Amino acid sequence: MEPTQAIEEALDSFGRQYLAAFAAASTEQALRDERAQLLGKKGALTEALKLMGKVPAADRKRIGERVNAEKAAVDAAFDERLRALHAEARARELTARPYDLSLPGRAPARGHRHPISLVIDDLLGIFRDLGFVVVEGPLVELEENNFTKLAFPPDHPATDMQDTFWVDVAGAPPGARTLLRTHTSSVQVREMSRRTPPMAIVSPGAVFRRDDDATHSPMFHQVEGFLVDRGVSMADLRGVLAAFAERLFGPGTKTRLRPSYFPFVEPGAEVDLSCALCAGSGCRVCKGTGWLEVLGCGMIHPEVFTHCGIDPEETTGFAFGLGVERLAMMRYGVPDLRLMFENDPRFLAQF
Ligand code: FA5
Repeated sequence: MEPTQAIEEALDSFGRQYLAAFAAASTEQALRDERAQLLGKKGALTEALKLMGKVPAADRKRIGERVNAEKAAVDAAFDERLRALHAEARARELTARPYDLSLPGRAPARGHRHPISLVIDDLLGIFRDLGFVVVEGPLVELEENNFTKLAFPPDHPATDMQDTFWVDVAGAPPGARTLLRTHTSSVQVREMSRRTPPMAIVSPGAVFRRDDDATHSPMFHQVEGFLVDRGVSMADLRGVLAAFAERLFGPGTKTRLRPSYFPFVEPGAEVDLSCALCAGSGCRVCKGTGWLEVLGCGMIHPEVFTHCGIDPEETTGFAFGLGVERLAMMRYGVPDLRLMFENDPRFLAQF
């Protein structure tokens, strides 16, 4: 058969069936499949076009125009049906119920405790096991509980405007100065003033100082501990701290006391723990020393007992105060303390 004739017959038989097929397509995919039957690689119109090269020059223009017209007609019908399908889908969306009861429920994202709270929970658990009870004190304190009764001299640098947030509190006793507590040692004064020995107490909570750098935050957390009874000695303090260190960082963790000064203890010491990360061989976290300074401690000063109405001739006791952030940084390998308080979910999600 002549190529011209073959194409014309193909176009004649082509007819308008595709209009019915397009109309019957009820989804966009079905519609596209129907169009591919005509215009796709193996489509009927494409097959006819392949013969174009063989059509004699005299017929080529006429046949070409007819093929183009057919293509345009198919495209127009396709576009029209596609628009109609989109409009139908939109209309269905708009008239549908706004929710689908058959969809599975969406579980709310669950939060978790802050890394500082996790460490505080662990610390309190250890001291509870050792027989201490947990007591909390207020964040806004009287000067006498935070400094005076702890035997800070009036001109002590810690009481300076540079170090301490002094605040005015409505309802404070006349003449009393108030501040954001600078340490949890104020709880010693509160509890020793209202209880009679023996007592073994731990007290966690936020404290505030005018500090701000990678290892010092204006708000941080301490856990205070104190044990008051007859005959309490420095050996008891050492024993409690050693038991605490081994429970927190595992058996074999060593403790080291270095003489230090705090006005409310005598003698006083700083306590280092052997670095949990390098087991004492020296690393970045312990700055190569193998030791990490974690707390201050000592035997409660007789003057403090007297201020709290306890007879220092009969009673002795020890106290310690540790910085929670430092332990948390060591445990989780956090390089900058400030990350703990920026509340970036990408940081918090890692705990
Ligand atoms: C005290 O606060 C004493 N009250 C501790 C004490 C209690 C001694 C009972 C004796 C008897 P110091 O200022 O060193 O001591 O703070 C204790 C710990 O808090 C430090 O070892 C450190 O880990 C932490 N710390 C101090 N300042 C900051 C700060 N700005 N940011 C984060 N942690 C801090």
